Amino acid sequence: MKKRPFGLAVAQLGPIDKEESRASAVQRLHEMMREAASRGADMVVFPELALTTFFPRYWMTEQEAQARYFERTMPGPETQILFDTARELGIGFYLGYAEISAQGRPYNTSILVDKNGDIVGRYRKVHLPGHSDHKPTAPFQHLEKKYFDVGNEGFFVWETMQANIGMCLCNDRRWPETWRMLSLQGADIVALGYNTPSVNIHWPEPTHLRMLHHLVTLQSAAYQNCVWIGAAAKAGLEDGSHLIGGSVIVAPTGEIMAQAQSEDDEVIFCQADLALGDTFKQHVFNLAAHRRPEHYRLIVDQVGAGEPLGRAPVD
Ligand code: CDT
Repeated sequence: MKKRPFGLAVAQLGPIDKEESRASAVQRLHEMMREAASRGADMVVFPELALTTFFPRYWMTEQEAQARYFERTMPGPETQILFDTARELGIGFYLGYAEISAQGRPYNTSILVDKNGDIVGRYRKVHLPGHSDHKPTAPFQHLEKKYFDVGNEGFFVWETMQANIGMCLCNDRRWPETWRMLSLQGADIVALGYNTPSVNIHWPEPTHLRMLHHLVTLQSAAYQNCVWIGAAAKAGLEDGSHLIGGSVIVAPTGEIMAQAQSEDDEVIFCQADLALGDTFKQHVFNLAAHRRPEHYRLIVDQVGAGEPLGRAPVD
């Protein structure tokens, strides 16, 4: 099979302090974009909410959050340099940020930008974790359900940069439905940004499980959906709250091809062969040949787990 080389880079961010300016965060992204381009990247994946600290950990009014942490335009004055540099160097990028839409609604959003510096795709996060009520006794909050609306556009794959590229954000990676929506559109690559606290405020989860579940999810998703995954963390001790690192590039074989060593700003790179995914798509996961949607009705008809439906066989 003819090779389809694609230079895939992931730029992990170390912590962004609460007081750090947008301009400073963008400068860090800009430096990593230049490094990714110098290593031959066609595209670089940045984290979720990559322009500010992970603000859903703080209780405040929606108005305060929107004034301080959300973008009303993209590109904006501080982020324009990323678009200009993408065009100058011929590198695409994925960027996560907090968006106020033209209709005034708040979303946890990512965009896909091509090598001309044009926005070719937008994804608004569907699976919002956490809670909307105040939990003053918790070590920190996870208020995505307070600050963001559920994404209103669904899951898409865009044909750009000689690849089919899909997007999702953080908690979406834990849901098989996310990946299947993208593989059913022929995704070659899925870009993913995340902020995953190493402490789970909902139950005393052993810390090592956070990384295990992150990696096991991505490795199985890549294999079962025949996609390359570029996953970019915001990592390290941010305002006293620790976020896991573990940024990775995963192949359709389920193998980790590159993994961040640090919990700081770090670029990882892999010369991906997209044809590797094609091989799996033609054989074990030939969706057209083997899927049986008539037996998957519960997946779309039902939200939570219901009663067992098994009955004794009747011939
Ligand atoms: N940002 C994000 O989606 N983080 C979640 C944390 C869930 S714990 C409330 C994640 O799935 O990593």
